[in-house]
Amino acid sequence: MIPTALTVLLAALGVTGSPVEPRAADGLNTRAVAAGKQYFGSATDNPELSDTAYLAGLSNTADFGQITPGNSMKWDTIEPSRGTFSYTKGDVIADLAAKNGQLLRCHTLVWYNQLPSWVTNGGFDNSTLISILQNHITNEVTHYKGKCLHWDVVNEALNEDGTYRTNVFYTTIGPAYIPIAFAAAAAADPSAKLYYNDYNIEAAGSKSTAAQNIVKLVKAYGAKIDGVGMQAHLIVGSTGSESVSAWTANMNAFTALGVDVAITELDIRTTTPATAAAVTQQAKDYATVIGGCKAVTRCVGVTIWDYTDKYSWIPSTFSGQGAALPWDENLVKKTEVYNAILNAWGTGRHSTGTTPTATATATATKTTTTAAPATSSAASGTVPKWGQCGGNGWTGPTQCEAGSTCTKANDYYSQCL
Ligand code: 9MR
Repeated sequence: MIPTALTVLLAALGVTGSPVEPRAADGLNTRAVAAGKQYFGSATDNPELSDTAYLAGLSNTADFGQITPGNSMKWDTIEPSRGTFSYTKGDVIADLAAKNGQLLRCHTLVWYNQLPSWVTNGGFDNSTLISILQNHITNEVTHYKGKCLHWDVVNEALNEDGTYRTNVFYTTIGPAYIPIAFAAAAAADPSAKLYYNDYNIEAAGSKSTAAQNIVKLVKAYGAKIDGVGMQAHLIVGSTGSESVSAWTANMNAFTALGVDVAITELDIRTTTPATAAAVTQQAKDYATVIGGCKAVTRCVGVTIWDYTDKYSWIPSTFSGQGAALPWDENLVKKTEVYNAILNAWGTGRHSTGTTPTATATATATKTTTTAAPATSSAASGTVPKWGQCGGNGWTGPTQCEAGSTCTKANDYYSQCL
């Protein structure tokens, strides 16, 4: 390549690569953080990690600032027989997050599914099952103490009509199993944020109202609940709430109860193979969800339920459906969907503090901006609330803006909280 005046200038500044390439630090996560969120993240699972191309994409912190184990912290993996705890698989995901400097959402402690039969069919009485529940939670939360930004303490406790789902905990203990679980988790790791997590609570309706009642129930028992996870397993063209305002109104009904919200398992499926029209609609749907989270201050972040169709759970559950994620089955980024997410977050401010102005300008020519840059405190060397402020290898600013403190999450990541 013949050097141009600009490439010579960039080389002199220590910047290599094409000036029209988006800078390495620009991605789904950096845009989310710039919009004031804690992360944009992805679920993952142990078998996928041997796929080196997949692993490289997952480990790109510009796109993913948080990872969630899709299976390896569930009861059947952790305590497959009574009193025998196996953390090997969960540790792999926790160690990967630490190595990459990513946050970790821990999923999930109490769920009717992926629950070993020794629990489901054990015929335990009330007090025995309570002690089994507490022991499981205490052991697992203690094992991961200090590593989990969030814990999904109770998952999918509701039917579609808002009644409690019949499961062994409900039939043996009653609804009190929910606050009992939250109390045990809080005692084992007081600093983890504790979430109730469910699907089809993204739109107002009986199930959303029932989830709000779970927040009230936990609080009424005097236990701690910090947030509600809206899974958001959605369908192209019918996202449940068709507008950003519908999303925000429903989220605000939760935050009014004094809890955070998070989108925890986002994917938007369609009939496969996806048509061009479906992909265009899907891009709009992703933008709607991101726009809803962006607009609600206490929506702390968005997690997609893995980032590539190659490892999506959908085709095996919904025959003929899939193509739900921003990367396809060959790990190729779907530009229309990816850019819709980027632009829905807006450009905001970037807190990495390491990118020369020249590449930032190049980025702006590559993507459409939809939001005015926020007044940047990063420019003056301070990090906005929720931004990264330290960790091994961190070369950006370490001073947090007024009202927030640089808090160590792990050796690789400190955050202004
Ligand atoms: O992604 C998970 C998939 O690999 C498992 O086979 C499945 C089994 O139940 O669970 C999937 O994750 C679920 C999550 O834990 C809770 N919400 C629904 C998700 C999709 O089923």
